Amino acid sequence: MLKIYGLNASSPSNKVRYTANALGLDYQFEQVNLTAGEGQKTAYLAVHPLGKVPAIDDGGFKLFESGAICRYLAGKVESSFYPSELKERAEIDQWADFSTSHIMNAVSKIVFNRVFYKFLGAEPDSRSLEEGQAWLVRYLPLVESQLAENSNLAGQNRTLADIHLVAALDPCEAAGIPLEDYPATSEWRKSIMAEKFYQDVHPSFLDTLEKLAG
Ligand SMILES: N[C@@H](CCC(=O)N[C@@H](CS)C(=O)NCC(=O)O)C(=O)O
Repeated sequence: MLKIYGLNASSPSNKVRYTANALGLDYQFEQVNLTAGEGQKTAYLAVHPLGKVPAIDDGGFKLFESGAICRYLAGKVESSFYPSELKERAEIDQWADFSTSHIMNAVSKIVFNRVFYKFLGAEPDSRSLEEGQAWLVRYLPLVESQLAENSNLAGQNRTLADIHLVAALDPCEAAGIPLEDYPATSEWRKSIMAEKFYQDVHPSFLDTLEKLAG
C-alpha cells in the first residue's frame, strides 16, 4: 500500500495528504517525528536522503518533494482535478507553483519568525519577517483577483492548484496573518476547508498546532 511519510504540523506534508484524500487514494500515513530525530534514522534516510518530510513509498517507488508527489498521485487518476490536456494542466501547474514558490514561502517566513523559531530555540529575524510580509502584500492580490473572477484558482473546477494554495495559507491564523482584506480568497478558503478531504486531515492547521502545544 501507498505510504505517506509526513508530519501534522508540516504544510508540505498536509498538501500531500489533502491530495491523496481528494483523489480517494488508499494510503497509510506514517508520522515522522522530526523533533525526536526520526528523520535522521537510517530506515527513514532510505526514503528521503535528507530526512525531510514529506516523502512517499508506493510499492517500493520512493519519491520526495511535495509538489512532485502531488503530481505523481494526481497522475494516477484521470479527472478534472489534474486533467491530461496540456494547456489545462499547465495552468494548474502555474497556480500550484505560484502558491508554493510565492505564497507558501512568504507565509513560512512569517510563521517561523512569529511562532516556530521559539519552539526550535532560534532567534526570530525581523528582516526575514518583514520580507515575508512584503511578499504577501505583493503576491496575494493576484490570487485575490483570480478568485474574484473564478470559483477556483485555476478556473471553475477544484484542482491540484487549490490544494497547493490551501496548504500554503494554512498557517495564517497561527501566524497572525489577516485575510479579511482578501474577501474572495477568504470565502474560497472557508469552502475548501469544509471539504471532507481537508477535514479528514484536521479541522484546521491551528487546531493541529494547539493540540501539539498541549
Ligand atoms: N520543498 C520541500 C520542503 C520539505 C521540508 O523542508 N520539510 C520540512 C518540514 S515542513 C522538513 O522536513 N524539515 C526538516 C529538515 O529540514 O531536516 C517539499 O515541498 O517537500
